[in-house]
Amino acid sequence: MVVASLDLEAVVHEERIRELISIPVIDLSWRREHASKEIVKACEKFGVFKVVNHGVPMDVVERMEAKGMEFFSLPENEKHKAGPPNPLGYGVRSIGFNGDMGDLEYLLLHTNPSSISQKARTICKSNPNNFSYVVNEYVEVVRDLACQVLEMLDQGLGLGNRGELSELLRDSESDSLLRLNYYPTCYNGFKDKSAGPGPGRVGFGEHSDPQLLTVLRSNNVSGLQIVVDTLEGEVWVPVPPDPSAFYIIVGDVLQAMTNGRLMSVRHRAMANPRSSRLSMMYFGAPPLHTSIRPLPGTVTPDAPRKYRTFTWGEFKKAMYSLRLGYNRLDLYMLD
Ligand code: GA4
Repeated sequence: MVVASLDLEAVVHEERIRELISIPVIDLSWRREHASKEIVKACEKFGVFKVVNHGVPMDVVERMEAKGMEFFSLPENEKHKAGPPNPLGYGVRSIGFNGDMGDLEYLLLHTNPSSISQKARTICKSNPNNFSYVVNEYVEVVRDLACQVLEMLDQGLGLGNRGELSELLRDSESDSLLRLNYYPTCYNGFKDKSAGPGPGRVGFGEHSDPQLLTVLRSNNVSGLQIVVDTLEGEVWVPVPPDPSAFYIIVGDVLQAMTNGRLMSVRHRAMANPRSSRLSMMYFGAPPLHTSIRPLPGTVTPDAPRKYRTFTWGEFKKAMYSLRLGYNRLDLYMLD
């Protein structure tokens, strides 16, 4: 009995902590200097923030979402023609190459237009050109948003850097990706509806994003959670869905380039017991040969250098040899 009531106390306590934590919201119509400072604060404290009044045309977003849903609604044998993921293409449950599993289906695409049009032939046989058009159009608007955020970060960090970060995403050899994740309603068995809705199940396990920064948008279904360090320990905090907004997530490369000042946040996605969830992520990455080293001004006597120089290609190779939840930046830490 005593144990049970203590458990309950712990649950109530954790609930209270969660209520106290709210993910920062940045309004891009604010005065630029103010918004830039707030973005830096959000990236230092949480590694994630929501962007509203972002100026991204919603019809472009809706067209991309509709294309995604059209694909995930195809018969299984049709979808499998776009897989297995190598890592690009269509995947079910299996994530990466080292045994990580999740309750989801996904499409992983490179954002290079020629790669998109090649993949479109297996993803949308009925109209590959239209599929490519919709994806390219979406990639363009989310890339612009990512670049705008990176330029504001330059300004907010006050290091005198102008556009070095956003140029990496605009480079024609940028290694950025687009991912569509479809989380079916989480019945007790994957897609086995006979057992009724299941408890909270992990759809995509705990990890940090490896790239510079992620632009995430989901339908109106909850699932995304981030880890927040509190005095009481780590707590999983739900990130409320908002289909009219975007969430920006700091990645490992941005953490390394700011010498650890900005934090790549660990997050996961839970499957939802009531509705299926569709999320769309743009992962902004530099070209493979780019050297990842701290931006000028981020290494100071008070903030000694944290990570050794590595290329994005080197980092990517390491990340595919490791499990999803591995703290891969630790491999590059200087002592
Ligand atoms: C996590 C973020 C992105 O979804 C992703 C994932 C990638 C994959 O699914 O192919 C990885 C994962 C992600 C990090 C570790 C490795 C690689 C699966 C995995 C186990 C596309 C990415 O860039 O890194």
